[in-house]
Amino acid sequence: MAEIKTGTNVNVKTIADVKSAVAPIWCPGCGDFGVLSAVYRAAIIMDLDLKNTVIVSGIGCSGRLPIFTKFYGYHGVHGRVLPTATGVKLANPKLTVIAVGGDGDGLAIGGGHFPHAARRNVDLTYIMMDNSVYGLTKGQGSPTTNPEFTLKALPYGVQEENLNPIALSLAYDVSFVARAYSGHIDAMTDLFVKAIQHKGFSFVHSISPCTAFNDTYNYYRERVVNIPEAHDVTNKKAALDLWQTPGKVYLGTFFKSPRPEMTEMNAKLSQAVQAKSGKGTTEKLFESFV
Ligand SMILES: Cc1ncc(C[n+]2csc(CCOP(=O)(O)OP(=O)(O)O)c2C)c(N)n1
Ligand code: SF4
Repeated sequence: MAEIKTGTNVNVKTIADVKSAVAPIWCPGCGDFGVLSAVYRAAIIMDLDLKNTVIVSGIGCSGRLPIFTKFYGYHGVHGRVLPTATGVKLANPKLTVIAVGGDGDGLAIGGGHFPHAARRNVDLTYIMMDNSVYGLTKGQGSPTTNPEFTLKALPYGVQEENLNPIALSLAYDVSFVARAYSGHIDAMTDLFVKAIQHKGFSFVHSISPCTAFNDTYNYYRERVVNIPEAHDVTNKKAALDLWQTPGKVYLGTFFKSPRPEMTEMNAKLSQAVQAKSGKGTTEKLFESFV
C-alpha cells in the first residue's frame, strides 16, 4: 500500500504542545480528567508526534477525550471504536493509534468487536474508561455495573452479574492486559506508556468513576492495590488468579505475551503475493487493469 504522507514531525514536549484550546466539559471530579491527564503525560514522556498520532473514540462522556488534545481525532459511532481504530492503523501502519471509549461503548453495543481486535492483534492501544454506568445518557446500568453498587438512577441497583473487562481480555488472549485507576495518575501514565510501546493490541482497563451518577471513588479507594512485583506477566493462570482475588482490585500489568502483529503480517503477505505474481507493487497490479 502506498505510504500516506503525514507531514513533518511535531513532537510533544510540554502539556501546552498536546492540550487543545477546548476546555473539558466533564462534571467536577469525573475520572475522565485523570485519564486525559495521563494521556497528556504519556505523550510527553514518549515524545509522541502530533502529526502521526490518532485518537479514535466512541460515543459517551469518554468519547469526548480526543477533542481536548491536539492529536488527530475521530469521534466516531457508538460501539465502533475498535473497527475504526483498526482501519486507521491498517491504512497507515506508521501511525500511533489510540482508541478510547466507555464500558458501555466497548462491552455493550461494541462488545462484539473486542474479541476480534484481540485475535487480529493490530498494533493499537485500547483505553477503556470504565465508570460502570452510561454517563452521557444520565445513569443507566452498564455491563460493568456491579450488583453491589447503588446508582443515582437505580436505587435498587442491578439484578444482572457484571462483566469483568480483565477476565474477558485474558480469555480473548489480548497480548497486553493492564488495569489503571484515575485516582493514581502516575501509575496510569506508566501503564499507558507501556501499552503504547507494546507491539500488538494492548488493553488498559481504566477505572474512571462518574461523580454524577455512580461515584465509586470510596469503593475503589478501599480495594485498589498494586499487582505484586513478583507477578510473572507471562503467566496467564497467575493473571486469572489476581483477577479473582476477593475484595481486591489489582492495578498494573496482568499479562503480556507478544505474538505476530497484523500490519506486519499483511506487509509480509503482500510481498509474498507480489513476488509470486511477478506483478511488482500493488500500484502496478492496479495499473495492469487500466
Ligand atoms: C447507536 C447508538 N445507540 C445508542 C446511543 C445512545 N448513547 C449515547 S452514549 C451511550 C452510552 C454511554 O455509556 P458509556 O459508553 O459507558 O460511556 P460514558 O458516557 O459512561 O463515558 C448511549 C447508549 C447512541 N449514541 N448511538
Ligand atoms: S456524567 Fe459522569 S462520566 Fe459524564 S462527565 Fe459527568 S461525571 Fe463524567
